[in-house]
Amino acid sequence: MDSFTKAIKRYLEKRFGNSIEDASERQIYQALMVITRDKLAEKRYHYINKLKESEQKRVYYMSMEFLVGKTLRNNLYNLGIESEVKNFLSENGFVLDKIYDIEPDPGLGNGGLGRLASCYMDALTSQEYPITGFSILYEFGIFKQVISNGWQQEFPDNWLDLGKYGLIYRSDEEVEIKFYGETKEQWTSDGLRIKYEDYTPIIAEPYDLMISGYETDAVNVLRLWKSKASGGFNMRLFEQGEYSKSVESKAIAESISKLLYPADDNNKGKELRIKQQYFFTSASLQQIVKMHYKAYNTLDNLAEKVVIHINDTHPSLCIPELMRILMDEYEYSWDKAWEITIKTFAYTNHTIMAEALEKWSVDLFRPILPRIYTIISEINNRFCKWCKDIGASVDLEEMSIIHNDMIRMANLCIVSSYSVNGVSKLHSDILKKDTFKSFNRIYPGKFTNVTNGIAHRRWLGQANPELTKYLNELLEVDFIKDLSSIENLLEYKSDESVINNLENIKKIKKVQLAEYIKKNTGLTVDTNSIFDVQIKRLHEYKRQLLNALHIIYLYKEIKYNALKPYPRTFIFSAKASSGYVMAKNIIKLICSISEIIEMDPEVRKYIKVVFLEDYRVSLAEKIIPAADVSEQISQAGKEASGTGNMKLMLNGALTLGTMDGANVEIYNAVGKDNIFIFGLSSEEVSDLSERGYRSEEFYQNSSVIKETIDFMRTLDNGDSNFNYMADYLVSRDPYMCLADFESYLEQQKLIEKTYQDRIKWGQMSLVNIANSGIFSADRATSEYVKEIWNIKKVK
Ligand code: 26Y
Repeated sequence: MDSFTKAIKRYLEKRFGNSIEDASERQIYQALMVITRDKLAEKRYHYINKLKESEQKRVYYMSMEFLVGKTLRNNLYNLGIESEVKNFLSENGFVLDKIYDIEPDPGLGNGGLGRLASCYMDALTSQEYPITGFSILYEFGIFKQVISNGWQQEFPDNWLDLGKYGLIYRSDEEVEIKFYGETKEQWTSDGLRIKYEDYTPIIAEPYDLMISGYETDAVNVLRLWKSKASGGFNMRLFEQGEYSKSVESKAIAESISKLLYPADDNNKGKELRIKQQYFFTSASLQQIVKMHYKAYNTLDNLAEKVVIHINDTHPSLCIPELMRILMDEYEYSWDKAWEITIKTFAYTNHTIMAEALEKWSVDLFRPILPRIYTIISEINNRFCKWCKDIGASVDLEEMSIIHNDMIRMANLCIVSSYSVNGVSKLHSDILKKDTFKSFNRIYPGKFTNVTNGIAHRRWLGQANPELTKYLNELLEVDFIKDLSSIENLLEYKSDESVINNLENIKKIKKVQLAEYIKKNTGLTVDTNSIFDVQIKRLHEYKRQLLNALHIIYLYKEIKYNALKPYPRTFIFSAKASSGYVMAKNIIKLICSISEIIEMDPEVRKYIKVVFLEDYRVSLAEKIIPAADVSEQISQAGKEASGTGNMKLMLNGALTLGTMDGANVEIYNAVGKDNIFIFGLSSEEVSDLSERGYRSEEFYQNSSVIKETIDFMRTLDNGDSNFNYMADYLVSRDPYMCLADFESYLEQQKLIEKTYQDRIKWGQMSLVNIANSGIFSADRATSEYVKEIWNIKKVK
């Protein structure tokens, strides 16, 4: 620790010519970021040497998204020096929390899948497993959301400005990626070789982010590739006086890593996205293969020493890229290369929503990646032939990788990986029984389940230090090291003083959140009210609209039927992808409700609606510990797992949910008396949609639905969209909000009643915290380690 504080002082002197007394907060921030990074890099050096010596198998985790969240607090926490640094700074007149605020959230992801990747990096590192993450160094992460007159506006997130201090540039490991051009077969003295002609080279520059583990010597790396033109600008054009053209190619090259696609809903076949995918998969694969060859002088044992994990289909070009490298650069035959490839890849599916499944049109794809296209096409030919040969009554319409001139990336991943998993029991069952049923028939045993998990050290240890400290004193077990031991809390279920203490901590977190709300929205919220929280991406299937409809119902009852409900604060936070019009309309609706209620003194005594803008990891860390109710109300069968549901449960919120995704497992963990479940099951949803769902029938046949929607229309003032949304619900309602409305209402009423029995609510909350052990990312990653990857800790 002494050396750490010395290093900070030295950095300030050398870099800024400042003593700590004269330093600014910005300078302190920079010093802390750099010194922490370098300390981790030094630990990394020892760890990697041990790893190399042991010749162990390693995992490479490929993902277009890593939603890292702020790094400084996480690293100090993991290094076990947070309180010393805090004291040292405060002795010198600085507040560590204010320094933390300076760091931007590295928002290199959209939502669930990206955050999961980061939770897994953290958990695996804490458990000393060797894993390297690969992704893109987006210059602009997920956009900054500003709400203006109720509508979402997007602004660029220039995170590198202050975020760059955590990165280490590895100029020695640049790689060249080839786009466009042509490949020719050429006979040489060594036999038939593939020759690349007229291609466009792009350089991938590596930047490493150190990933720390909790109280461990392990340090893993997230490698982020940045694109750069090969040779800066075009000399030939420059000499011809075509100055602007000569820099154009540089700009085009650099556009590849310019921004994160801010969509997680709709797979629009965009050329830039194919380029991003090939850019980072090719760079990563080239590096992996090179390192492996250097260590073993052969690639024959690649699959024994390497697992490449594909986070959804977005990195699926890894597969043909490995085939290409093996055949074109290391002269393997097709059969030998294929044998290695199919033992190397494992694939996780995160969505069954048809519109989010990736497909590329052959016309778009082939010119950009001619050689890769040929390889995919050959994989498909051989797969289709194999299907015919085994004589299985297989449906190639459904299973062929290329169909109707579209390349179906999920099919490529299934055919080429040794393992395919879903992310909750229900989701994995749907994959097997429905989405990929034919594949499951011809590949028995290939499909498995690993229910998601969360990095509890961040989501409890760091986000809720008050609760962590209390549980530490009470339980006398190190549940931060091993979350399963948190179940000891169950012993205190009947201890009223424990229930009271938990309630007091919840109150502290609610007060903190209320301050944030006041500062950011101007709204004053009652911290004795129920904090009812729905925070996640904005999607129709997640049904923020169902939540909104319930609020409209309450408004009507308060106003016209003298209802005096127990006070509630409804808290929303969500980004909509920029092209998703209906999602933006739902945000507008929620903001309009918020405004109308705020103007009505009769109603705002009882209910308030808060929409917090710019949902991101650091905001989630503020909201989650303060939540009483966790809204997990997706249409059953649509949410692959959810992970916010787990974070909220761990912090003592009670779930109000459908039997969907990991809600089912939460239900099984806490029992039916400690959760509020409503709505159609996934089978019932399928049946109803087969019979033909007509929302208008629900509107006509239910007086509450009718009255609520009719009331909704009266709120329209021309500047709002109440009428538009009412029409939408009555005429379309694709995710069956109306079908589930009455059952939702019933559970909402039960919540209100239960909340007023403070002991009962406190006990339910305790049972939720105590049973959250299985949702640790340590458990989830251990399953990957044992069931899929077969790797060992580095000792
Ligand atoms: C193809 C493109 C538009 C696209 C980009 C991102 C499609 C999907 C995505 C992201 C999907 C995603 O985040 N899925 C979520 O993964 C979580 C982690 O497994 C799940 O908990 C969550 O239910 C699922 O929606």
